[in-house]
Amino acid sequence: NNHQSTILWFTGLSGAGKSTLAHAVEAKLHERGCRTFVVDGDNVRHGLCADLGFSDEDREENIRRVGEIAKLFNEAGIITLTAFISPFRADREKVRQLVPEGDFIEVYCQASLDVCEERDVKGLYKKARSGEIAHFTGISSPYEAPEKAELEVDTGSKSLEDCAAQVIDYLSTKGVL
Ligand code: GGZ
Repeated sequence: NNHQSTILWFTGLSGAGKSTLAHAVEAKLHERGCRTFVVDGDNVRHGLCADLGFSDEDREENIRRVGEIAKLFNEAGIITLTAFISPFRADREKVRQLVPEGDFIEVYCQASLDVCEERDVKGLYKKARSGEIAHFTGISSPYEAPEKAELEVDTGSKSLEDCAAQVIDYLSTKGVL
């Protein structure tokens, strides 16, 4: 292995660019020969977590399961990138406690609600505003921003390339790469 195992935990609002950034970082890691895996809603909410919705309790359970998956991949020596809103600080902290100190890197994808709602890539904010979707993060459900994230990435205004480079630089500095 030419790298340490670690978990990059991307958190932020819907539309902040978590998944996009996770995949961009993964592509850069592949260029360096790293073994990676991206866990996001696309590969768990249809399967492992298909029984869960968006109530506070279901989100908590969603994050708990994703945390356990990330822990397993971490033990397998893989760089795991998770992309979930993960709105609750306490749930993110529980995942942090699951793995060895330093192996949990919280990456706060910072994009204001205004920016995310303006983008509205999937039209979900519009539906949340009209009441068609209940418990929508930022509108009718809370988002607790990280207070001590290892990384804060300005996905609201910086380019994808700049954001991905910032994450890679951090991994180099910390000796993961
Ligand atoms: C937030 C919702 C909701 C509600 C559906 N609230 O932009 P997206 O579409 O692709 O990302 C959102 C995704 C959030 O799922 P997570 O598993 O990341 O959430 S959590 O970490 O809170 O468990 C959005 C879509 O699912 N979506 N309904 N009510 N996002």
